[in-house]
Amino acid sequence: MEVLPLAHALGAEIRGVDITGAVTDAEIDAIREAWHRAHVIVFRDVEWAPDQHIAFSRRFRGLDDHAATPHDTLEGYPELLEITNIPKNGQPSQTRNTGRNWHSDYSYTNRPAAASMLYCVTKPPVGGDTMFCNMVRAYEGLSDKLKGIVADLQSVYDFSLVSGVGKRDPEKIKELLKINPPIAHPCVREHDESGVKALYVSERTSHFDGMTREESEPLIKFLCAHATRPENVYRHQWHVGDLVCWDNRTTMHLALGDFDESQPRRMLRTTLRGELSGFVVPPAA
Ligand SMILES: O=C(O)CCC(=O)C(=O)O
Repeated sequence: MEVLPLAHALGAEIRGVDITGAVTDAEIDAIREAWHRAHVIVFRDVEWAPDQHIAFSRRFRGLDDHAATPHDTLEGYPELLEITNIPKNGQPSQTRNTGRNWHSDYSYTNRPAAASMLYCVTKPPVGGDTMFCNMVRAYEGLSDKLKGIVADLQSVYDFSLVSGVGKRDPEKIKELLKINPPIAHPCVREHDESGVKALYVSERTSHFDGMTREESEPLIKFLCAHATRPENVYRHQWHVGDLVCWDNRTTMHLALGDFDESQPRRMLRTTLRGELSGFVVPPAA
């Protein structure tokens, strides 16, 4: 197995292992180790069916059944989210604007996603890129004073800040807001497998628990800008057959709308289930 860095801050391509075949436990361990080091790993030229995608993902961890976003799964496969701009039943796709702000998956639930594995089925001729930033480096790059301040904060995640909410079916959004009330998670989290500390704040953080939105906003903005500086980012330009796997405990990502929306883009994602976390809070003043 070869591990080739894709950027200085994060990202590595893995070659020399056929993930569509019988992957050994030793190979899974080696992939996991490379994943912990690079935070985002990429496999190229993968040709597989949904069942294989699910089975490979399960080798790392239990999978989320996406009950927090039940309308977005591939029919017959609750373990697969379908993210596409291809219209469904004559209606615009509800997932066509997914991921258009910096975020970590399922942060608005009580089981923030541990990791995600996104497979490219169809892509536009140019664009439709996804950017990733390293939240371990973001944390480590703070002054000791600010590290101490953020260590005491709880980031509140609000489903209404998920990108594209305003462009989705209002009835479904009402239901999703009920399923996913605002929830607070520690602003600095320790990774449950590797033990590293990472910042946990994003453009979906409405405020810090116990502070108003007005008080919280400058710090949220600073932390997001600090985390997403170009030198802390890897930008993935997709090819059909890419499987990109990211660790949501140590990264944020952003799906760019940098493509011709009349061209089809279709991706399938498994979500590796995270630990139980957080507490539900009332919306901020
Ligand atoms: O479509 C993409 O590139 C990423 C979508 C996304 O943000 C997500 O799956 O959370």
